[in-house]
Amino acid sequence: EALGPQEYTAVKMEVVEWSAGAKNIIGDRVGGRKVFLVAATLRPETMYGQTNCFIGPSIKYGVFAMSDTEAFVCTYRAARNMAFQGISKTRGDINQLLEIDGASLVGTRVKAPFALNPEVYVLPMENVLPTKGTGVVTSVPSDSPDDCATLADLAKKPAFYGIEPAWAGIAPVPVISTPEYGDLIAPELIKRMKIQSQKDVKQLSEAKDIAYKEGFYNGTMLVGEFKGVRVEEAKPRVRERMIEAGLAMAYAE
Ligand code: A2H
Repeated sequence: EALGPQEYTAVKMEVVEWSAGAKNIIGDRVGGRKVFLVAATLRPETMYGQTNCFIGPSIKYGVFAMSDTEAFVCTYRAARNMAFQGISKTRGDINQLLEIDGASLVGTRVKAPFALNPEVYVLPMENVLPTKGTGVVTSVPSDSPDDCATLADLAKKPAFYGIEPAWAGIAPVPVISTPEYGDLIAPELIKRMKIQSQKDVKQLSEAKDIAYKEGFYNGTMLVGEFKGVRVEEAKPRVRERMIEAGLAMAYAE
């Protein structure tokens, strides 16, 4: 864990269609605002490979008015941090429109900025911490072993997790190539390390470290504006592009 503040990229995933459960709770309580699930990531350069979005099913989320035209879905904790980082319209102002549990968000369809899959589904992940980031995680199974293992669990037992099989049936998208692990480092590590599920937290943590270091120091972009560029160099540039496009914000904690 980093000791200083962690610099995330907060990615705005606009709601295209609410799940039936969320629709019931939300009704007309957002006052015509565009609503975004806001995911915190440390790997903005991987956003081309998003296949879905994760929430913690037992986490409480808020829908926060950020302006007259936009509302964000995230934890109260994150909304409070944003209010002091120039993200909400008035400094320190937290305007919670309603509260919603993570389970009700499952099945909502959102836009995935910069991704080759333009829209993705919100799915449940047990390991999402309410105390980190926004409580919303964008899923990139090509480069994140956690995302890859969770998605495989969901695809194996969709009924158990209360999802439609198709929502978890999206293939990993090659985004970064490394000499040692090829074009899909997370699935490759899962295979080599014989990781069975998202419950193998110790091995997943090790896989996560390898994927992070290999990608950063030895990876080359396979897609997007910085195709052919080394990840180390592409990472801040993709982040800047997303921020310029109004699809992301700097977020620290
Ligand atoms: B990362 P750190 Cl491709 N609970 O984004 C659990 N995990 C969370 C979270 C929460 N509340 N909020 C964010 N995260 C995830 C992309 C990614 C990430 C890739 C590879 C590795 C990776 C796509 N998911 O993270 O503990 C988010 O997933 C490995 C470090 O603050 C975020 O970046 O270091 C990362 O964990 C932040 O973890």
